[in-house]
This record gives sequence, C-alpha cells and structure tokens, in this order.
Amino acid sequence: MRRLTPVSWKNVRIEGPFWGPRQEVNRAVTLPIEYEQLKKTGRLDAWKLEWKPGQPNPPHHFWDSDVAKWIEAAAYSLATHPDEQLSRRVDEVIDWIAAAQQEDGYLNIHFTVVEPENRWKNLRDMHELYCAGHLIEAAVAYYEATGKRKLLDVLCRYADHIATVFGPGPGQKRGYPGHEEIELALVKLYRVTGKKRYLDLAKFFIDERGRLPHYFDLEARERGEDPKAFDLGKYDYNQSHLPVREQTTAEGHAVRAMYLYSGMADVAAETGDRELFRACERLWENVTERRMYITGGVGSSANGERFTYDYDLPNDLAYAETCAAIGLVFWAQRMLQFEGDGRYADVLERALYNGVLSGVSLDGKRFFYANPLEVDPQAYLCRPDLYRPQAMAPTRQEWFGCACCPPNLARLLASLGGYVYSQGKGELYVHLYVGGSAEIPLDGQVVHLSQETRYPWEGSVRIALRLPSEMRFTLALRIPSWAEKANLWVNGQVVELEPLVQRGYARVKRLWQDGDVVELDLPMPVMRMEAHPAVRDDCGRVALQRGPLVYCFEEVDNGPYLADLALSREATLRSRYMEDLLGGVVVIEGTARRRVLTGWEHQLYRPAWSQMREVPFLAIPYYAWANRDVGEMLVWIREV
Ligand code: FUB
Ligand code: ZN
Repeated sequence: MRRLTPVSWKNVRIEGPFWGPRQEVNRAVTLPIEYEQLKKTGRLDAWKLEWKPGQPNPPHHFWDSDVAKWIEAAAYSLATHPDEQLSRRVDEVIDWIAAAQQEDGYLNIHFTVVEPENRWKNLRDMHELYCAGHLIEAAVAYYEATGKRKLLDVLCRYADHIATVFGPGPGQKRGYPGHEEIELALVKLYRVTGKKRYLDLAKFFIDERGRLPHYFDLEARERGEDPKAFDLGKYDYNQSHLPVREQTTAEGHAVRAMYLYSGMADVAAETGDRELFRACERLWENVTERRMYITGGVGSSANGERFTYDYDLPNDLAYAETCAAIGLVFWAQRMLQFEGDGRYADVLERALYNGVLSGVSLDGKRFFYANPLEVDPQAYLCRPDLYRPQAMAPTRQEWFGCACCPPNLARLLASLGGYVYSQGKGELYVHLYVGGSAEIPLDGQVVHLSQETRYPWEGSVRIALRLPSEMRFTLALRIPSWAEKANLWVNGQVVELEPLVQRGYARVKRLWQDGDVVELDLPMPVMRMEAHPAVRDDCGRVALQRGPLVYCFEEVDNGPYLADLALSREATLRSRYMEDLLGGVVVIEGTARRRVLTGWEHQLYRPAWSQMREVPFLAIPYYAWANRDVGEMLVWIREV
C-alpha cells in the first residue's frame, strides 16, 4: 500500500549554503548546550536513581524523554559527522540508562525512584509510555547510526515487558498512552528488529484508543478518583473521545495529535489498513484546510496547547508549539510515502522552513516554544492571564522547565537528510531541494546523486547523477504548489514540463546514463497570500511569501505600531539578498502606507482626519525574527 520508502539520513550529506551551516550549528552549538542543560537541571544524574524522598528536585515524570531526544539527535549527527567527545558522552549516558533498567525490564526514572507504587496506574497523565517511546526512538537511531546494540537491547527488553503488561489477553491492561508517541516508536522498533510483536503492540494502542468502556475512566476509578474531575476537559484533549477511525477533526493537544496521526499512518503502511489510512486523510484535510497557520504551526490555543475549532487562528495568541510543527513534519513525511503526493510535501516544507525553524535562534543557542504570528512584547509582560509565562515569551529562551522543544528541534535538524529523498520500485523522488549528496539504493543498484542549489533564496537546482551503469527509472522532482512556470532541462535540453507533472511531481522517466544532469528552475516571485474569509484574524490582510518562506515585519526595521502599516494592492514588492543581515537572507522591500503621527498629544480618539504617508518597509523571513532587538512583529499586514 505504501509505494515509497524514505532514503535514510545515513545516506544523505547536507552541504548546501542554507541547511549545511544550520546542521553544523546544531551539531557544534545546540547539542553541547542541550547536554549542559540536561546536566545542570539534573536530568542526566537522575538516571543514576540516587534521588531519595525528601530531597529537592525530584525527577519529573517526563525527564527521560528530554534525554532520549538528545541521544537521538546525537545519533543522527554522529552518522554523518563522527565526533569523539559526543560519542563518549552518549555512551556514558547509555550506560546509566542500562543500569537503571529494572529486573523485569521496566525503565522509567520517576516511577522507579519517586512513586514506584504507581507504575502504570495513570496512563492518562503520567507519560510512562511516552517516555518509553522516546527511548525506543533513541535506541533505534543510535543503533542505526553506530551499529552499537546496547541501548537497543535495553529498549527491546523494555518493549517486551510493555507487551506483557498491555494487550487484549487475560490479565493484561487494555490501556494506551495519554500522550501518544510510543506507537510510531514501536513501528521503528519493528522495522529495525523485524519482530512483529512490536507492530502488533503499536496497532493495539491505536485501536484501543477511545473504545468504551473508556480506559481512562476505569483506571481513574481504580485510583479512587472521579474520572469527571479530569481538569483538561473531555477526552478529546488526548484524542481518546472516539475510536481513531471515527475521528474526523483534529482535537486536543496538538503535539499528541501529530504523534498519534504519525503512528496511525505508520501502522496503516505496515499492515495495509486502508480504513486507518482514510482516517489519516480525513484528519489531514481538517488540519491543513482549516486549522493550520500559514507557517505550518498547529495548535491555536495555549490553554491545553491545543486545537480549537475550524478557522480559529489568532495571530497574537497563537501557540503553535515548535514540537507540534515538528510533529506535522513527521506526519506529512509518512503521508507522502503512500502515493508520492506533493500536497504532503508542500505542508512538510511549509512547516519546516517556517514554524519549525523559527523555534531556534540563528546562533543555535535559544529556543521558542510558542511561535506566534504577531507580537507586542508589552502584551506578554502585562497580560500573564493571556500569555503563558516563558513558553509564550517574545524572545527565545535558553531552556524551559518543560523542555520538550529544544531537543526535538535538534533531532529534526540532525535527521533532515532523511526527508529529502524517497525511493520506490523504479522511482526516485526528490522532495526537498537541499544542497549536498546522497547514495540512493534503487532496484538493486546505488544511484549517487548530488544537488547544487541556493534554495530557498533561489529556485534553480542542478542535480547530477552518477550511476554504476545505465538505468531506467523515473526521477520524480517536486514542483511545489507555489511554483508557477517552472522550467526543466535534461543535459541542457529543455523538457516540456506540463505533461510530466502529476500530483506535484515532474516524473521524468528515461534510461539514465552516468553523468546525466538535470536542471530545474522554480521562479520565486513575491506572493501576497490571503486566508480563507472565515479566518477572522486575517480578514483584510495579506501575508508575504516567497518560495517556501513566509515573511514578517519587525519593529527594528519598520518602527513601532506595525498594525498601522498597510500594503496597497498596487505596491511593487522587490526581493534582494542581503548578505550581512541575519546570516544572509532575501528580504522583501517596497512601500507601505501608515498614518502620519501628528496631533496625537493628549488624544486617544478623534474624528478621522489623519493623513496617510508612504513609508519604505522591509520584511524578513519569519524564521529569522527575534534575532535582533526585542520588538513588535507581524506576519499578516493590512491591505488597502
Ligand atoms: O507533555 C510532554 C510535552 O510537553 C508535550 O508534547 C508538549 O506539548 C509539552 O506539554
Ligand atoms: Zn515542545
């Protein structure tokens, strides 16, 4: 049922001018910083299980996951950039993790030292299966990157233990995680070990969710609690309000939803379950057609970090957690493999270049948790009732009490190579235009492919093929939905593109020769984007987009009161590469209108007589905002 397989991150080297330096900053700056934070906050030492009741800083119930994500990120990085110190650090942490495993295979810091009597008693809130999932992902990645089995063996034992506790058999619990994650992790474990019991367990967790009698009610009663006292609302918070196949709208906590849908797509792919895949498609349509920001951010509300209702996409109160945009990338990548349908790659790219990348500063040292599309720093300072402290700060933070986003970013950036290509029978797909090279197994041979490009600043891409012998296959090149009038050349000869494009890819089928060169040009004019009229916060406004990048206005370039800026429909919009700005970015310039600021002393309101004046404006890529002075920021600008 799934036609394509992603080419592993191990086989892809990223070297181009945009992502190359970012991966290097991730490796050389972000990973060491995160290690220090994990150490400083007690997350690493916690594995030694030395904490005793009464001592300060008890290990939190999902600290395990922060460390696991860091190991996973380190693994991807080590696969392409050997690093002695990093490797030693990871091995040491793995030794602690292995030593923390209990006799029966159980492995969780909090429930070993803080409340051992409560193991598996509160799946709804306590993240045991979530932590297990992240540890499994780390183990699989580290094994694949280095060939070292220690962590993998530990996690296989733990997964085997979990498979004895949960399942449909007599004496087993028919539970499932309150925070999804383990489902997709178990599919990875199945793929690397070939052991079907892991796939069966993933499927079990997915199919049990939302069934009646409701497991979270049963376990709450067993704890002596009233299930109705659950303070996060109804069970749509954790997507257990209905069996997953009956769900048609994305509800609840956005990160949980993204991980669940990713796991559903994985299980559908492995089992050929069309009904489950159709459920994914319906949810996809709901998210991307009604509940997603133009940046690929999802989860509009800080209250429950969750989805709300169709077209509710406030800009200033947007939560759009970095982890949720990352989760959307995971899900999109999985959906893309079924049919090679470019609409999934379009969303993947939108989220990656905007809602994900905004999560980390250019120097790799600071992080956003929430990713709003409009900011007035004063509002954050004075309205703690509306803006969640730290998580919604208008400046990136060094770390968070709840530190899910920084290591999530690190693992996505380090594994980016795994999102660029897919291969299927007689088909090689290029989803993302990223400079570098790849060794791609195809029909029993290895295709060596290299990409040269300045994407996303320029839309021209040169792809060179090195083949062991001539090979017939289809090279499917993504034509992003924003790209009109693309041009294609093979060995310098123009190829008519239109007849080749299906579902967002130009499918070039031929007998390829060693040394063949393909050139693609994707013109990148500045586009004014509008939102569906039901998105009330964007009515009468436009957002600027060029290529995959969404742009924003910052106070440091445009002065204060950004909401007063208005763009006329006729305004000429020019783009220009500025090497010295923000590490080198293409900016968008032009003139906008704003009111003349005279005569306002001692007045709050007056009859409308203000003159408008033309002012130059400068917009920068959204991902790069908040890397200079603290100030206002705006994505959707008024249109006149
Ligand atoms: O609950 C674990 C993680 O912390 C979630 O994925 C994030 O949304 C944050 O709540
Ligand atoms: Zn997060």
